[in-house]
Amino acid sequence: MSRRRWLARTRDRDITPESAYTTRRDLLVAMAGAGLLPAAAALGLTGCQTPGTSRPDRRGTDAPRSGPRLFRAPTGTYPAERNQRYRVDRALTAEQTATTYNNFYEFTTDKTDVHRRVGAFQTAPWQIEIAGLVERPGLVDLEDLFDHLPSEERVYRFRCVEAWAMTVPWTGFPMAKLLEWVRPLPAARFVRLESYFDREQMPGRGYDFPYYEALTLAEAAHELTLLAHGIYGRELPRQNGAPLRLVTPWKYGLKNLKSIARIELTAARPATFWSDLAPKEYSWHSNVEPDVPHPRWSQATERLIPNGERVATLPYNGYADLVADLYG
Ligand SMILES: Nc1nc2c(c(=O)[nH]1)N[C@H]1C(S)=C(S)[C@@H](COP(=O)(O)O)O[C@H]1N2
Ligand SMILES: [Mo]
Repeated sequence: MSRRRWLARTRDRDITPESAYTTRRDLLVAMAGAGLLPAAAALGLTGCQTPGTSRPDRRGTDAPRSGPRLFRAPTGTYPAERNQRYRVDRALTAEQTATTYNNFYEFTTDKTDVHRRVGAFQTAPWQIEIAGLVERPGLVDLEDLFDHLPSEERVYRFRCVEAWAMTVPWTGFPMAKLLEWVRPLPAARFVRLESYFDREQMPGRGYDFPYYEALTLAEAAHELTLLAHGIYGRELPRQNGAPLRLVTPWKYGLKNLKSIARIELTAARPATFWSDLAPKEYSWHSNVEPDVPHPRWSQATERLIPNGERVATLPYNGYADLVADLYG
């Protein structure tokens, strides 16, 4: 079907109204209770669904006869034009490195093993719940976002709080564009994000998942904040947070929540996963501040993966001139 006809057909149901969502959730929960669906399907319904409950796909997904289905961006999404406003004066990290050294505790805490543990994770179909203080709450199909939001490539520095760092070309939507689309209400002050979690698909244990994070509305609407669906000119691999993850390059990596299932606009400041677990070690803002040591290590330098070359960490990870206005 041509893109134009597809748009015409789908325009009036861009976002399922909240009422429809509630009805559908209640139905799935009721079905699970009656033994008609596995409980995991009902619990995980804000993210991907079990094959039996999904509607037919309208666009290409990797659909092997067995095994998980993976989200595929619309044809023509990659390569997206690189935005030259964001330049980094060091070499890109090799794709092989960035996709095999990961933090994604829902799978394992062993960074070099995450990519081997994601095999059961299904990312298509994928829906995101938009909730809270917005004019247009509801469930949105990820593929619909591609019709409403522009994609671009940006090379950003990436700095984990553990003091390793990389340089990555992300492809994604500026989060400001999503906010314009869903229209925050005047009382909205914060954006809370939640990752997908399904015990059946994610073998990691020992933490109280789903993972959750938050930004102020001003941080979320900042020009640097990206919702990434791609990396190195293709879809995100699952270990990197497929099919959509947050990228805030002036903050430590832990803010960059993966596999987004829910975005909620709130008036009160939401809690965040790591500052709940260890408030003395991980601040709510988690901005990159080289002169503020972690209680157990210095943040003054960082180790470039994979070789471990030590370089100075810059205030706000090199984005001080762009984010200074947020913290004046
Ligand atoms: N859902 C979820 N998101 C997450 C994490 C996680 O464990 N679970 N780890 C965070 C941390 S600590 C880092 S450093 C980055 C790592 O992203 P990468 O694996 O793509 O480099 O993801 C962040 N997002
Ligand atoms: Mo991290």
